[in-house]
Formats: sequence, C-alpha cells, structure tokens
Amino acid sequence: MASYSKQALADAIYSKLRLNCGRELCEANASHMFRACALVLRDILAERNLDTQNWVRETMSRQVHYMSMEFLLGRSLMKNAFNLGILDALTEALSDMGFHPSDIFETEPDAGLGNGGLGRLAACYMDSMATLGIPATGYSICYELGAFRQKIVNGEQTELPDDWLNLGEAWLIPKPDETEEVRFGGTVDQRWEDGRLRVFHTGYVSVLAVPRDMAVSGYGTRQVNTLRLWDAKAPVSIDMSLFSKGEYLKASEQNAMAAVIAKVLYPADHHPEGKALRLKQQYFFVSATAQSILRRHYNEFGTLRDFHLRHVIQINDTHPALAIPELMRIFMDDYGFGWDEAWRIVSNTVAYTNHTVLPEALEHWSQDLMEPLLPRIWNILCEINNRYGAQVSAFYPGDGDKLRDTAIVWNREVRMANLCVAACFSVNGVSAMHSDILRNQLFRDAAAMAPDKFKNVTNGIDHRRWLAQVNPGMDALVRELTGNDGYLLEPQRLRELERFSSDGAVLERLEKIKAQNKESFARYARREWGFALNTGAIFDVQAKRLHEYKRQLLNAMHILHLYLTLKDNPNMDFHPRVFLFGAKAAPAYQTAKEIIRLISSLSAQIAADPVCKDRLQVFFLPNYRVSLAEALIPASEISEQISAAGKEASGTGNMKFMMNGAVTIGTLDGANVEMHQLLGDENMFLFGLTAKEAEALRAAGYNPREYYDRNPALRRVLEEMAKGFGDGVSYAHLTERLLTGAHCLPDEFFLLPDFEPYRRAQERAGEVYRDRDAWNRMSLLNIARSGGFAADRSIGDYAREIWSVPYRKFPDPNHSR
Ligand code: GL9
Repeated sequence: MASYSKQALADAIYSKLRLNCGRELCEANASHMFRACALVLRDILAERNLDTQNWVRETMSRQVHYMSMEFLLGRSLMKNAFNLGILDALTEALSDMGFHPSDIFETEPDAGLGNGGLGRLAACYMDSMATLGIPATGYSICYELGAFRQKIVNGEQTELPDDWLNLGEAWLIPKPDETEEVRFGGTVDQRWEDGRLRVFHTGYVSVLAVPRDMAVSGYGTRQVNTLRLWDAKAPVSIDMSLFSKGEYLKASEQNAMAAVIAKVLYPADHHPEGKALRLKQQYFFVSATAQSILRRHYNEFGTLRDFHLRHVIQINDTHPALAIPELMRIFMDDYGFGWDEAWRIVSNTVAYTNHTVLPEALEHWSQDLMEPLLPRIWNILCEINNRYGAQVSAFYPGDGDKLRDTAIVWNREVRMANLCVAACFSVNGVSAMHSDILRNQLFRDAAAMAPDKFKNVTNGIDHRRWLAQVNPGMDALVRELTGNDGYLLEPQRLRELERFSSDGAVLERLEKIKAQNKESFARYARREWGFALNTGAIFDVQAKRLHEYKRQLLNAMHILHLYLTLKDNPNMDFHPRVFLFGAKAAPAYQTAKEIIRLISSLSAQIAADPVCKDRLQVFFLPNYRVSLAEALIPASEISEQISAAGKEASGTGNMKFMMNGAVTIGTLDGANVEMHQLLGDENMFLFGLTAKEAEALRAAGYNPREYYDRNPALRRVLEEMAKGFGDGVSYAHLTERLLTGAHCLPDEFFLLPDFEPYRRAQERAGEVYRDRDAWNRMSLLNIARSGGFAADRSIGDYAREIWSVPYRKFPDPNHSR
C-alpha cells in the first residue's frame, strides 16, 4: 500500500476479511473485523520491519537485545495505528464499513504476557526504542496463557485462564526456519580431541524453540523493531530414530516437555518459584535467544570475535541470567573459544537491571534441580564461581564473610543476582533511591570491587500511550497550550504547561476534562460490573499488584476509620470519596487474597449503610490489567503510592497517575522520591517513615503494640477488623499478623506507625480538594513536571550510559496524526 488513506485501508480490510477470515462484510462480527484490521497493519509493519533490518545491516549499528520473561503489552491495534499516523483514517474506514470503531478496538484481548510493573516496563521500552531509532529486539516466551483473569466470587479472588492467542495471534509471524534446539538433561563428558578439550553432551531431551515474531512500531518513524516470542515444539511429532532404537519413553518425554514449557506465565510476582518448570522456561528462552543472536552474527560476519562491539544484551531482572553461562557454553563448545576470550566477550555484552530488593524475591536455584537438568550450565556456573571467588579473596584477603555473601554458588544453591553482578558490565537500579540501596547495601561488597559498574536509570512510561492515547481530552489541551503536538516526541515540553498554573480559565478546563473522564469511567464501571459510582466524589485510586509491602491494607484500614468516624458523626463535614482498588494477588499468596476479601467485605458493608449514601463508596475493580488501567487512570484524582519506604524499587503506576493529573498521596519510596523533588511538599501529600527511620525503628526493637495502645482510633479499626463485618467473615488473622506476627515479623511493613501520618495526609488532601483552584493547580503542575518520567528519557539514559548505541531516526515522511 503506497498511502494509507481511509479508502485504501477499507479496501485492504475488506480483502483480509474475505481472504483470511472467509467472511463477507455483511457477516463480519467485531472479532472478524479486529482480525482483518490487525492483518492489514501487520502487513504494513512487516514491510517496514524488513527495511529496518536492511538498514541495521548496512549501517552496522550496535544492536540492543532486551531479554525479559515478561512483556505486558496490552492491546496493539490502536497503538500501532497511532504510531503509524493512521488512527484517524482507520477509525473513519471502520465507521464507513458500518462499525463502531471503539467496539473493534475493545474486542482485542490484552496480551497479558506479564504480571505487573516489570513486564509493562519492557513493553513501554520497546515502544521508545523504536521511536528513538535504536535497533532493538525483545525476546520472551510465547505463553499460550497469559496472566490469569481474575474473577471475584463472593468477595474472593478466583483465577480463570487467559487464552489471548485466539485473537492475539493475528499479530504474530511464525519463522519456523529460524527454529533453535534447546537441550535438557543428559550427561556431559570432556575429552581431548584434535588437540583440544571437547565437550560431549549425550542422552539429552530436545525441545524446539520456534520464533513467533511481533512487529513493534515506533511513533512517527519508519523504524519497526521485533519482539521475538519463542514457542515450544517437540522435535518431530514421532521421533523415528528414537522409536527404532526402542526409546519410546524419551520420545514421549520430549513431547511432554514441549507441551508444558510455553503453556503458562508464572503468576507469582516478587517471589521466585523454585520450580523445575520455571527453570525450564528460563533456560528454554535464554538458550534459544543466545543461539539465535550468535548464529545471525556468525552468518553475517563469519566470526564472533567482535561480537560485543555489535551487540548488547540487557537482562530484565535475573530471570534471563542463564544467558551468561549459556553464552559461555556456545562460545566455547560450539565455536571453539577458550575461557578467557569467551569471558571477555560475554561479560562485555551482558548488562543487568535489578527490579527488587525484597530478599524473598531474589532468585536462587538448588543444585539438585540445576545439575541434572542443565549439566553443562552447572559446570560453567561452578567455574565462574571459582574464578570470581578468587577475585573476591584477592580484594578482601581472609574475609570469609565477604566470600560467602558474594558467592554465586553457596550451600548447593545458585544465586542469580550475584551471578549477574559478577558477570555483567553494568548493573542498574530503577530509581535513584533503589540504585543507592543496590550500591550501598544489597551489593555493597561487590560494588566496592567495581564501583563504575553500578548505575541508575530511573524508570519511565510510554507517555504516548499513557497520556496522548488514553486521555484524548488532556492531549488536546496540551497540544493547544503548547502550540502543537511536539510533546509527543519531546516529553519535556510538558513543562510549558507551567505558564498556565495561575490561569483560571485553563484550570477550569483541566477540571472539566477530569470530570468528563470520571463520567466516562463511571459508564465503563456500570457496563462492566453494574457499579454506580458517585462522580461528584473524589476518585481515590490504588491500582497495582496486591502485596503486603504495597500496603493496600493500610488504605483499607483508613477507609474503615473514615466509616467509623462517619457513623459516630453523621453530620461530619467532608468531601465525598470513592475509593477504587484494582489488584491481582498471586494465586498462592493467602494473605494477599485475604486483603482482597477484606476490601470486598468493607465495600459491601459501606454500600449497605445509609449513613454512607452519597458520601463514601469502596469498589474492588476485578481483573486489573493494561486495558482497565487505560480507562481508570485518566479518571483518577488521588493516586495512592503508599508502599513501606525502601521496598518499592521504583513504581511506574505512580508516573502514569501523575501524568494524568492525579495528585499523589505517598511515601518517600522508589521514584516517589524523584517526583517529590520535582513537585515539592506543596504538590504532593507525603507522609510516613523514611527508609532510614524504618530501619532505625526495626533496629531499636519495633513493637507494634505501642502504637496500638497509644492510638484509640487505630485500636478501634483493628478491633473491628478482627470482629468482621456484616458478612460474618473475621479478619483476625490480618490483625494478628500486625500485632503479634503469625509466623512472621509482626507488622513487617510498618502499617501501625504510619497509620496516623497517613490519616492526616488523607485529611489534608480532602481539605485542599475543596479549594478547586488550588487542587487544579496541583494537578496541572503534576502533568507539567511529569515529562522526565517518559520512557523516551529512560531509554535515552540506557543508550548513552550503558549501551553506547547511537540513536538515529528513520523518519516517516508520510506520518500524519
Ligand atoms: C518491579 C518493582 O517492584 C517496581 O517497583 C518497578 O517499578 C518495576 C519495574 O522496574 O519492577 N519488580 C518486580 O519484580 N515487579 C515490579 O513491578 N513485579 C512485577 O512486575 C509483578
């Protein structure tokens, strides 16, 4: 297609409908239409993807390979149309064909190949890399089932499978000719042959990794990068050679392994699943990726000697860390390199981003699992461990503690974070505060040995999706006030909004846009769940994974307090509130599930009490996911970012709310710290212990009872929770965890000391909200100062500080918004 006029698009869609869906236009439903549209855009992208690859080959640019177990993409149709500059043409074409464009866009299932922030970050970064002109490929697993669908039944979370591929498949292009073989189990022997030590791996089970590529567009550029999702297949449906040798069992083992490897995304976040299947998934995707990158390079250059000059591999948390020994294996066993040269190349190629400091979330694998499953990888890990241990001993002579703390293999366990710190040329945290914690606490000893390795890249979000696309009203206002749409490629230009911070007319328009977004979300909530939201109330939102450290329970405790106060004093003067929660709990995380149930109980109790009518509402929004976030965030007024200080590495939801003009109630944690530096106390409601204070309190022997005894309001909240509500369910287990600690530290995340400060911050927010002008100004300044949290800025930082890749734009002359 030469140009993408509405007529050209309509013709192309019509033809896909007939040829690929086997439907006439008059029989087509929304799913058929979605598929036809996706196929049309896929063609456009596929062509540009080839052009991009040619261009990368010609310019011999250094390329980025972004490896992540998770890419939480959400929907792509509107995004790709927007990036290509054909959203208006597509919308008109669909209308002309007799459809409501929004029906078609909303038919697309979310590609939920991730759990939360870490996976969504990877998706935002793919967009920015393409937009900025960085040649980059993402790699992950083509999970048949993405993040589970959450259904709330009688107040409790239940999990349903998410078969996104049904329709989502339309975006994928299989490349069976680029299949790689991944080997598990068996035995390795080393023998001298032809003057060198060779490694023989026998008796293994094979799984084939078949690429299913997804094109990733950038905004206003011809550049189209690739997201390579590996699917698992058994070698041949019936391996005749095995059958003829009588090895039936091995043949069926291969089939069984292939059938489960790419089946489902692990739903646990911040928790390493020490399960064999998870390790198989990791090695499967890492091995396929490493082989594929090396093969292509070798085919092009005939040598791997300068590999690190042309490639950088960024690993998203430790999940892909086996890339390190796997690359070593391929360099040595397949291409004949010696250890030292292989190590020099590999350690100059791989860079590591850490995403959490929670000790229980740092991955480790037992030797019992690793050694039999990946015998050669185990050998290599032991060798890396020995050599690194020697370096540590040389740096800290006679210091056994340091040797233990930095060890990669210790007590029959492989510690993945230590492996990454030892082997990678760069280690970065995801906010200034988090990177400081890595350098000065978590990896202190290793950091002293290689201080220059440690860096910070504060997270960022795709502002084109999370502002321009999801909040068209605000986008129009920004374009009008800044004179054009330049902020789409220069997010810092949002700063220009500051000029209007005392312009009453602008502030009123801002308020009106927010009010419209609230109305529109209220319609969504009524349609989806039958909820009747009070749009005159403040929309106060906490939406993120459910975890104790994120302290949804503190939020719920404050709501309960408000409710009790309102009952005591029905004429209390306060602005009506709607509290909204969205959160999935890991299916095996019982306490998190209890907190969901508590919120549901509270919601029902409050809904049934006439004293709350038109004043207080609580809703748990089921199945929080990218597309729900897109509807919710533009309608939010208060953003709850209330994690226990020192625990949230960065947060990215905080940035999305800020950019849409919600005002944050938050702790000094993760990127909130940087938000606060930009906003000051005047434009954010800060409360609670700092990380240092929390640590000091713990060291001094923290006793939650003291807060309980001292604060009658807090005591009453906990007593009511233990008693339970109208539905007869008691939450005594939760209050016990806070007061005495049932098999855990009591109140590990300091809810009790932060209760009163949080209550006061909430009160302040409620008061300021009544001064509409003051509130709208805060809201405007939040938007104006959010440009630094755009993913384009983060990717610029990675490109300069870590990857050393130039970015060169590949502009699209026909692009029009
Ligand atoms: C996380 C951190 O907890 C977040 O604070 C951070 O913003 C993101 C992205 O850097 O990474 N680490 C992590 O394991 N998750 C994060 O969100 N968990 C999930 O993605 C479920």
